[in-house]
Amino acid sequence: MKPHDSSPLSDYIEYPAHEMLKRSENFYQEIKRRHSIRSFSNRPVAREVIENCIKAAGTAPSGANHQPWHFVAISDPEIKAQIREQAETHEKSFYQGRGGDEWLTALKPLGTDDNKPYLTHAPWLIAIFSEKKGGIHAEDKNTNYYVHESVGIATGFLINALHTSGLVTLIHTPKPMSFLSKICNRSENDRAYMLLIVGYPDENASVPHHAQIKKSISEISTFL
Ligand code: IYR
Repeated sequence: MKPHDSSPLSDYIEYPAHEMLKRSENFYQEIKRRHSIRSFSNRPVAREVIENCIKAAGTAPSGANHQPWHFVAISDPEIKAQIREQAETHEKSFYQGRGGDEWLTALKPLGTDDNKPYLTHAPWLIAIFSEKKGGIHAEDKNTNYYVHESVGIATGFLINALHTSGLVTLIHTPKPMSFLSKICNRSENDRAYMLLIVGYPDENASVPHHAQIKKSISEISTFL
């Protein structure tokens, strides 16, 4: 390695092999209870919980550590209503045919349609933006690298943090999503990446059978 400023790794924790095995098993058991939920309760969730989860997302690795993301956490009912109105308008044309036969057929087992009541019902929406230009400091305007990958990883961290906190989430990607930039007052530099719906599940929440089919380890991996 070339000379560079650094400090010793002081927060690494090594676990004995049996504990490592147990922890990996426990994590799998824990994360496999995460489900995308489409029926949300309107029970409020403390802002501090959302802040902690966003802080967790902000620790994700990113290209040149530029952290090319911005999270807009929305609890304001009027802003949620604006988002719902726009999203449902776009979804209507998607489900009326714009999505195309193949895509609409693929969605049938999930039972989704153009009604998105959770956009106003759930206590929090988190609009995630990716930033074309940026840098290690918030005010930088340099090129960002591996933006899509970086924001995807941060979003994974965020979903994991919210799940671990005891909340449920749904990824929503209305197409096109540019209206989110306007509603959230983001600059031209920011591109809407996805919208996360966050809250408690409604008492009638269910998980589609289709979503419970997970590929086996042998299907998703190869060990060489
Ligand atoms: N954005 C639409 C359609 C949709 C697309 C995919 I890919 C999904 O996994 C689920 C839904 C909607 O939210 O209904």
